[in-house]
Amino acid sequence: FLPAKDQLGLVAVGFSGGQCKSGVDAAPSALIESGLLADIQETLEYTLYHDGVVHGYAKHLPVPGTDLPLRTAGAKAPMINPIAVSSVTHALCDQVYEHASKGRLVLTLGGDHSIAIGSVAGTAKAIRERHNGSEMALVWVDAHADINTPESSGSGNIHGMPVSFLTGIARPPKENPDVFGWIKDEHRVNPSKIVYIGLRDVDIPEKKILKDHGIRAFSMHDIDKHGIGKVMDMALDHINCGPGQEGMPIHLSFDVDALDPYVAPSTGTPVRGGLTLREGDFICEVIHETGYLVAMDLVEVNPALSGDGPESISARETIRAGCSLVRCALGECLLG
Ligand code: HAR
Ligand code: MN
Ligand code: MN
Ligand code: MN
Repeated sequence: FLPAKDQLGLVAVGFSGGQCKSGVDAAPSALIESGLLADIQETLEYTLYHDGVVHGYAKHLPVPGTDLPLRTAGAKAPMINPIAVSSVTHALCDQVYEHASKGRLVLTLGGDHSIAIGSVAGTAKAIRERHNGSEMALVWVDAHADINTPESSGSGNIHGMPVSFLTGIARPPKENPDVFGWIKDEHRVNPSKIVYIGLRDVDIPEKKILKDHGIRAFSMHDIDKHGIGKVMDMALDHINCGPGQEGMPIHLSFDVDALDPYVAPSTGTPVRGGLTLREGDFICEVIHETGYLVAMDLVEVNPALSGDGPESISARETIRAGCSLVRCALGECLLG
C-alpha cells in the first residue's frame, strides 16, 4: 500500500498563472537554494529523483493573445489563464504519475495552488492503478478552501478552484477541451476522502459547496477549541488513518498561507489568525507518522511579496517555514 520509504520524486513547478501576482514562480528555486534538497538527501536519507528543471510556462505558453479569459455561463468573473493552467497541470499530472507509479513518495514544489490540479490528479491515478482502483485521501491545509467553481468564483483566479475540478464538482467546460478536458475519473478525488485544516477565509458560495457535499473541514476555530492534537486525531479518523483503522494513501497539499503571516508573510493572500509554525509542523509530523503519506505539495510561497525586497527577512522566514514543513512531512523531528 505504501511508497518506498527511501525514494523521493521531486517536481519543481515555477508557475504563477493561477493568480495575478508574479513571484510565486520563483519559489521552487528559492526553496532548493536554501538547502532543502541537501536536507532531504543527507539528513533524511532519501534517494532523490529530480530532473533538475524548474518547470513552468516555457513549453506551455499559448500563442500570445489566445489564452483569453473564459466566462462560463452564469460566472461572476471569467477564468484567468485557463489554457496555460490546464496545460501546465496536465504536464505536472504526468510527471507526478510517473514518480508515484514507481512507488516513490512525490514532492511538488509550487507555484501557486492551481498546480495541485496536476499533482493530486497524478497521484490519484497512480494509486488507483497500483491498488486495484482504491481511492486516496486528500488533506488540504490552507487558510482558503480553494473549492470555487468557475461559476462561483468572484476573482476568476484558478488557484481558488483546484478542489472543485479535482472532485468533479466543477466540470471542465465541454466546448473548450483545452481547458481541463484532460481530467478523467481516474484523476478525481472523492469528496468524502477530503479533510481541510486551517480554514479561516472561505467564500460564501464555497461554504455552501462544502455543506452540500458534506466535506469535512477543521477551521482555525476548531483548532482553537480542541487543540491541534485532537483536530489531527479527528482528521485522521475521518480518512480511516487513525489507530487501528485500515488506512489509505494520503496526498498532503500544504498552502503556506495556512501558517500565520507572522511566520509566513511572503504569500499572495495572507490571512491573519493562522497556524503557528509548530502547529504546521505538527500536522506534517502526524501525517508522516501514519506511514500513509504518498505525496505532498508545498505552494504559494512568494519570495517577491515582502515589504523589504527579495532578499528580505520576510521572504527568508517564509522559505524557512516552508522547508520546515517539508522536512517534518518527510520524517524529521521525530525521535523514532
Ligand atoms: N477564495 C478566493 C478566490 O477564489 C481566494 C483564493 C485564495 N487564494 C489562495 N488559495 N491562496 O488558497 O479567489
Ligand atoms: Mn490554497
Ligand atoms: Mn490559501
Ligand atoms: Mn494525459
